[in-house]
Amino acid sequence: MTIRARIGFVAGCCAAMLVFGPDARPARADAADPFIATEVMIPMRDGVKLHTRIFTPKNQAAALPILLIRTPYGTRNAAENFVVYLKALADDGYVFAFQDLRGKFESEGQFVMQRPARAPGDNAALDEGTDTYDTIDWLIKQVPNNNGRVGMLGVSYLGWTTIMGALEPHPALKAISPQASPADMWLGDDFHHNGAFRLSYGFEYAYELESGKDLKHFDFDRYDTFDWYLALGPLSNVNAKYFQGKVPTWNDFVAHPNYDEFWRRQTMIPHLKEVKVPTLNVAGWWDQEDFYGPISIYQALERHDVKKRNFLVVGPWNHGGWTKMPGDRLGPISFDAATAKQFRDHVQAPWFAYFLKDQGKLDQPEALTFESGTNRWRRWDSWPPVPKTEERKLYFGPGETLSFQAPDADGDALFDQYAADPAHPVPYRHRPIQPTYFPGGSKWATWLVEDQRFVDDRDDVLSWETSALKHDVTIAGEVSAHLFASTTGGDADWVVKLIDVYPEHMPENWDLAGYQLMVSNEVFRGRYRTGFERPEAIAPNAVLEYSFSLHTQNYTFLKGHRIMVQVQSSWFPIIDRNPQTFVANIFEAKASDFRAATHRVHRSARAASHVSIPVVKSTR
Ligand code: PG9
Repeated sequence: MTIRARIGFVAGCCAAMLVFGPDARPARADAADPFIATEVMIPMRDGVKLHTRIFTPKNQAAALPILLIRTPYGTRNAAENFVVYLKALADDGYVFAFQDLRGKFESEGQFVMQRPARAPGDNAALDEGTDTYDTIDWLIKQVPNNNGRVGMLGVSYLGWTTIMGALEPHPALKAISPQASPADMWLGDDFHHNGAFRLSYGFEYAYELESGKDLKHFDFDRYDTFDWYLALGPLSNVNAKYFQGKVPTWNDFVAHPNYDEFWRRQTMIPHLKEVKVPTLNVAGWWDQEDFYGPISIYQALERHDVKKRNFLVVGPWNHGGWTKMPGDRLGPISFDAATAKQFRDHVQAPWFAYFLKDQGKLDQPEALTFESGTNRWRRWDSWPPVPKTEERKLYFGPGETLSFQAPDADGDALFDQYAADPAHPVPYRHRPIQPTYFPGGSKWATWLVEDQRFVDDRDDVLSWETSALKHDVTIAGEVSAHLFASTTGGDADWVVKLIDVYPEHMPENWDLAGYQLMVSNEVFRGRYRTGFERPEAIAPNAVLEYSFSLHTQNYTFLKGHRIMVQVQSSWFPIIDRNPQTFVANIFEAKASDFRAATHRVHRSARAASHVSIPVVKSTR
């Protein structure tokens, strides 16, 4: 959330007027601001006008390219981005244009959450792509002394508008950097993961965006929303008690619980059949909102990257962590260098300078990833770097052990089990769980790096752990979970976490002694085992295989550390509670459908639950 989360940077009085047309009026800007700020209403092809703030460098000598950022979060504090996120670019010299999306803040028209791309050939339809096209067309004709080239960038929703603007690009669009853009809201980004509904995020975000033209926080009457969501009961109470059917995105969640045409139309992945504009994809390893998206967009484009113009950068960051901070740490985890500043100054700025100003040489590897643990940047000629790695399996064993040795014993009694009770779900982060974007401060942004010991001793969380590693184990690529599991109920969620356990003896930093850091994780809703379109009840006590991706990672488990896997069946309230009784639509489940069940995770030769990791060959 680049722009939205910023407070302050009060605009001043001294902006000169640039004449961009009859709608132009001066914007407020800080006196020390090196820009001339102007506000304009840019007409779209249907007559709707979109509010845009344009920042032109004072004393501009040469013709400059334009960087366009399109946002649903308001543009009032746009200039704050020049302090950190866009500083290196501002120093290099660009015109910046920040635009309110249709229907948001000062723009006209109607907002639609992630308006789907128009169907190929449907030239009469409007979408974010047509709004981007019309905006770019206007900018290059109206902004004085521009060099005819436009770039786009932004994080999350702003990253999404970036990639959507490049599906049918204006010829002047010459470089884009979609950063932490969601790609598929049902498969793996903000609203669902593998069909499991991201309750607290979906509820709070839909309300925030769709309760008016600007943003509005839901007024919780509890500081610890864990209690609030538990007291909510079945999801049907959302409309009955709070939304009354007035939040369109919530109604869409209820109407489309499965991966149907609605969600398939919303993802842009099928539209990515060509790299039409040079693309710098950016993601963070501990992105609490959209990690699936940027990697999927990179991979989809990569299949068509004949001219080698599609690139990937992944750093040790949370959602948009490269925009505000130095990036030398995340929570208590240190990365030894200002990784975010390195990205801004030495990757992002040179990228746009190369494509928009013909400046410098492009020294961009196919994939640039930060390898946490060893804390260094690595350059790869493909991602995931499959030829450089070997798939190894970490098997769950007796006595909470985890090892590369496959189990040789067989028998139905080889399992670990727990009672999963929807009335007592496992919290996904330390309580109190403040509202996601709580203005008073929320630990949401760093929950993925929280110490997992806070749930390790719960009876409904299983853990398996290696002995202390005798040498470093570096992974680069896709981690995946393969569970052989059963339930006494009719449905179940499976949460799998790959964890780095720090040594107990850490005199250099006792805060990290024994720390359990999540390296990879994911949830899978059991009802979708045979397909995401049609949920199926799980036969009680049947041992079934659940295989799913825990996404890619580049990480070194250092010598002396241990590798751990945890399995649990709730992650509340980021994931809604699975009733564990099969119902057609969980959004319509009754309170009586929520029942405790016993889940078993098997570890016999025939049902050898494990996590696969891509070990870099030189570190085997
Ligand atoms: N993760 C946010 C989001 C993007 C797109 C749709 C819905 C939510 C964001 O940070 O913008």
